[in-house]
Amino acid sequence: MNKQYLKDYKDHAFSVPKAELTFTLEPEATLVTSKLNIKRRHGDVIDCELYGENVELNSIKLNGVLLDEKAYEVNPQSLKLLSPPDEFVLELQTIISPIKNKALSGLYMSNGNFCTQCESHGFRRITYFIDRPDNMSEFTTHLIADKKAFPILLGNGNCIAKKDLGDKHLATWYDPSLKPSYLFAIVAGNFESLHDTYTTSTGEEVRLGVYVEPGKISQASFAMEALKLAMKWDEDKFDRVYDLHDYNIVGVSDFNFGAMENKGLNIFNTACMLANPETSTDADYVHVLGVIGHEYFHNWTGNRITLRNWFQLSLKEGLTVYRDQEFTADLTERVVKRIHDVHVLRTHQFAEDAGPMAHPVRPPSYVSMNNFYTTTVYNKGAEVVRMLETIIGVDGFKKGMQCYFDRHDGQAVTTDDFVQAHADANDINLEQFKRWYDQSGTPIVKVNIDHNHKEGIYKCTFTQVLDKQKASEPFLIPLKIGFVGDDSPIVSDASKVIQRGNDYILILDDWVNEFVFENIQQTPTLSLNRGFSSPVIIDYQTDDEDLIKTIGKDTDLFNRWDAIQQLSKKTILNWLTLGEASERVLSDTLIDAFKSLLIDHKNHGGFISVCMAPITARSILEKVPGTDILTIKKVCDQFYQQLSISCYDEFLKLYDGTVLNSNQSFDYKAMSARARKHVALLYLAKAKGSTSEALSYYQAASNMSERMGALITLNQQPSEARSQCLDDFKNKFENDALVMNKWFALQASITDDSVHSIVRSLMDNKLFNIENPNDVRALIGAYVSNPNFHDLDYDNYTWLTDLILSMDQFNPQMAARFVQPFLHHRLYDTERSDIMKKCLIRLVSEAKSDDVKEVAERGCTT
Ligand code: HT7
Ligand code: ZN
Repeated sequence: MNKQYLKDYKDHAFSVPKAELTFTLEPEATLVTSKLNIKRRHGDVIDCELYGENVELNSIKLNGVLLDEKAYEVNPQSLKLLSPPDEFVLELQTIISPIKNKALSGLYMSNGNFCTQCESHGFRRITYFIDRPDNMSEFTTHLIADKKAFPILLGNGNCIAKKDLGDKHLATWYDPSLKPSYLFAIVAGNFESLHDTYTTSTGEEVRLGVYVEPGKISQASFAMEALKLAMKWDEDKFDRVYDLHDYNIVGVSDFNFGAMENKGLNIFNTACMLANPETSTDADYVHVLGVIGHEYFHNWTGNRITLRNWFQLSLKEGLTVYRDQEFTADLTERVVKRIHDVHVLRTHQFAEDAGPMAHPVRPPSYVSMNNFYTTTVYNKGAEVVRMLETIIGVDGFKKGMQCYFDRHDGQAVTTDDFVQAHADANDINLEQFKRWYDQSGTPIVKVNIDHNHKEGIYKCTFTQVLDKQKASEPFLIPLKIGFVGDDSPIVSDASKVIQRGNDYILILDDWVNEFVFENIQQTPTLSLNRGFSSPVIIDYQTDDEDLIKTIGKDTDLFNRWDAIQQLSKKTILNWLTLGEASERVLSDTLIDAFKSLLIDHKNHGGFISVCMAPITARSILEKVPGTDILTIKKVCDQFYQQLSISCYDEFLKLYDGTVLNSNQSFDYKAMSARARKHVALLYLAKAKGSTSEALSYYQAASNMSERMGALITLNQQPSEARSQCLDDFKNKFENDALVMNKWFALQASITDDSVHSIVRSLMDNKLFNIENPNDVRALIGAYVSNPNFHDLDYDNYTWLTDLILSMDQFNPQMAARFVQPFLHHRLYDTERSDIMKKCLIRLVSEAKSDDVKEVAERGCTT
């Protein structure tokens, strides 16, 4: 395995200012002709190396003359021109086979259409090129294809010519912007489309197109609506205006990721683009909104300002996730969106940071870049941007962003450049802050209180506890705190405190920081890390009384939710220590806290539903590693069973009192009402152990959200009603692959023993295609997240290992993602852990790809 290091970064001795590519598109053998203007940048290296992967070189000309074989060296990974002139035109012909490309990187086929995925190293699978993000070129693309089979021909930029060639036709696209090859894209195929225009704040009209596979046009209009909302939002929030005359979005069924921000031609996984009330849940709508926004926002954060090298990935991804989170928060309900994002971070990123794949937001090395599109780079990267905003304030952050855009437009830059723009625009020193990009691990912040009641002096001491292997220097942590229900006290020394309303942002910049508050006679209830201002773990023993007070009174709704989580987890952890099931009884205080929440917040949008979302067995296991996961699962079930019975009346009121009155495509009020109703339905069914309510709800459902609300409830236990509804669902939607993914995922999440045979038989179902990443994510992804997957009676670990090895033969990127469940073997009891380790060892020795080997090797060694 060949490892790349950030410390070895050197720019290339040559650049390609202009590239003209002609594709003669045939599924079996596509001819790619490229004409590259190449220029020397410096004389450090004599030869000019172009990168390639599995491309067949047909011919090579330099300045119009066929190149002598002695003048170059070629192998499938690179083409080296030996001592070329300082400036020349290189003409290459390469042949590739899109139909055989099952890795979905480079040029491939999805449902009979051609499409590309070039990030991060896909372009070199099309032709030899200086395929790295610091090489920015002006691209012209000619597409030639059969007219009947491929009536739509799309490329980056603007379409400047079309020509009829008899059975074939040609389209030429020109992109005036300079871009790295990872943003190159083409699409050719049979699509239906929607068209609209957007007039920018500077008065330019942009033509917008949304292209979908035939039969899916009724699911395309929300993407267009979301795109226009995103364009307006970026103008309003960051003064960012779109810069081309065309913006096209295409949905394809086979895609390794969510979507891709190719300049002017975004390509989407249909799962992140199609939406319609009949086929999509409310959560799908919110997801589509976020992804459409994300790809659009990349136009400035990623495309116009791009990356110096792949180590800087978070420069575009962390920042763009932060931007899409803010966009969704503005269009939905801020606190619910925040809770959702923090939940994702704690569940996935904290786990990654604690496991063998831990890496800084800016990784120092990689073997396969595909393995570094991680939750650390994306989600922790977004938290780092958010902390910056917390430190310098909303206006300071706007100024910093403006400086970043002005200073670096058209350049390939680094995360340091990003932070520096904010430092310079606000005239502050952010050197220590930059450590967030270079140190890994989740900091623990230990809180100690020393309260002198008589004097009213309240001393808080914060200590940073770091895993020294991952982080050797203290971080700069903006910790937002407050005092629940009490008047604002006075801070003795305000030099490291920013007061905003009732919040105090304490700047922790050392191993130990002390803050003294005056005027506090009564013991207050501390509200720590409000709004999750920093991605840290707080170590502070809050007693139940304080948690209850926080749940009922904190002005910071995020911390109310967090207190509910803490109180529930404390109870479950305590129950795990009790031998007898009969000893496990919910306390009245906990029941009252839940009741008051259900009553008090019944009109508060989606807040109740996120508060009532069940705690997972996996999150408990993290607190008590080595415990049997199936026992934890049982105890969690008992907790929710009792809760549902104790709060039955409140759930019933919530259910009956929530009126569903809208079917419109994007109506947040209606969505949150449905979320409340579905949570109530779930708990009522749990309490009664009956399926009748959910069955009638399913039968009366008028949209996919309602149908799924009922099915999630029915999925909790085996019943005639469950089978009946799942069959009905299949009969209704078997022609819609995306909807059938819901059907796969539901069955793979079944909590009884039948799940194992069901999953195995679904893999043979004609609707399941192992080559399609959405199908695999739905069925296998849901199964490996199911605690039952760890039932040792079914030899699932060997089963998964075999599956990874067979996926590795055709799509290494997808295969590598499924190594994940084994990476946390240390959390499990010895028997499970030992088997997982053996699987990892087998993967290291038997995997074909570096992608799988790299992840499995990390799992073995760390
Ligand atoms: N920037 C995009 C990344 C992406 C990708 C990476 C590796 C392999 C396939 C891929 N498809 C898309 C997605 C984004 O963050 O916008
Ligand atoms: Zn992105």
